[in-house]
Amino acid sequence: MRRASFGPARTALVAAVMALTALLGAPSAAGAFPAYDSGYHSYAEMKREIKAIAAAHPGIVRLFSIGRSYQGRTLWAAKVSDHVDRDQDEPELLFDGGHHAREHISVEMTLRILRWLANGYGHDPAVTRRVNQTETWIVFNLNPDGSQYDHRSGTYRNWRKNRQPTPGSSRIGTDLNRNYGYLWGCCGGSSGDPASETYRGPRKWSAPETRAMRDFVNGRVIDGEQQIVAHVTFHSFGRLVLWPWAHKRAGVANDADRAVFSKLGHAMANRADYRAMQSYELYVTDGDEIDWMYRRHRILSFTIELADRRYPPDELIGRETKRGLLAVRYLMHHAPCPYEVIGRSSLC
Ligand code: 3K0
Ligand code: CA
Ligand code: ZN
Repeated sequence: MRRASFGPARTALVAAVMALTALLGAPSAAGAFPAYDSGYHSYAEMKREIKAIAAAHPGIVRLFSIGRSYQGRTLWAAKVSDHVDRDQDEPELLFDGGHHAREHISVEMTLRILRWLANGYGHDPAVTRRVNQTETWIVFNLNPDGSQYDHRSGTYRNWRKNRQPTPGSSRIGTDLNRNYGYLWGCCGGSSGDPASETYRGPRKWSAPETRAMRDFVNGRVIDGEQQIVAHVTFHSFGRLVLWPWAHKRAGVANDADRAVFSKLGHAMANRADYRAMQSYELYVTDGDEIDWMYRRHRILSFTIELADRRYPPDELIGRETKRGLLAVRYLMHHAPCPYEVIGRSSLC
C-alpha cells in the first residue's frame, strides 16, 4: 500500500469533507435532524423522550395513541393529571402540534408543556394546582410522516402536508389543516389542486391523521357533555394568537363566546408578546381545525403561531417555546371558568 505517500493530502481532504459536512448539516443519526439542529426531536427521539417522562412520573402522565398516520406511525398522545388513570370530572385542555410538517417547533412546544407539567408537579405550586385541578391532553405530532420527510435527508425540504398519495394524481400530500369536516372547502380558504400547498384532500376527513383527531375529541363527550374546554393547536410562524372563525369575516355568533375568544386571545398574546386576531383577519382558511373544534364541540380553540421564522435554529427552541408557555399558563389558569375573564362567571 502506498498510503504514506498521499497521507497528508488525504488528511486534508478528510478534514475538508468533515468541515463541509458539518456546515451542510448531514444527519447526526439515521432519521435525526441535521447535526446543526440536533436540539430538535425526530419522531424516534420524541417517542424516547415522552416514554422517559412518563416512566419517571407514572402517577400523573399516561401515554396512549390516538391512531396511526398514513404511513402507519403511532400518533402519540399523553394525558397529564393527578389520578391519571381515572376520569375525574375536571375541566380538560387539549394541546397539539405538528399539523404542518416543517413547523418542527410546534412539536417542541408540546414536549415543553409535558416537561413543564411533569417536572413542576410537587415543586411549583402553580403547576401542582393545574395538574390537580385539570386534565390535560397533549397530541405531540399529528403529522410524523411529513416531519420525518421534511428533515431526514439532512437538508430541509420545506414540506407542509402529510405524505398521503392523492388518487388520480401523481402529487403527494394533503394539508391537514384544510381537511377538517366543518364547511370543508367552503370559502376559498383551501385548494382543490393536489399540487397546492393548501390542498384540502379529495374529501373531508380523507386523512387518517385528521380522523384520529376527530375521533379522539368526539370521544371526550361524556354524558352528552364535551369535557374539553379549551384547545391550542401550535403552528409556526408569526408570533400570533388566532381564534375562530377562520372561514368568514364575522366573529362567532354567541356574544359571550366571541368576547371570551377576544379576551383570552389578547391576554395570551400579551403574555407571550405576540399579536392577537380572529383567524380570518390573517387570511381565510376553511376545513381548519379550530373552526371544527368550536362549531362541533364549542371548544375555545386557538391557533398559536410560534416563532418569527420558518426554521428557527435549535438555539431558539428554549426562547420561543417559553413565550408559548406563558400563553398556555394563562389559558390553563382560566380553564375552570373561562367566562370569568368577561365578568360572567355565572355562565360557568
Ligand atoms: O387557524 C388558522 O388560521 C391557521 C393558520 C395556519 C394555516 O393553517 O394556514 N397558518 S400556517 O400554515 O402558517 N401555520
Ligand atoms: Ca385528575
Ligand atoms: Zn401551520
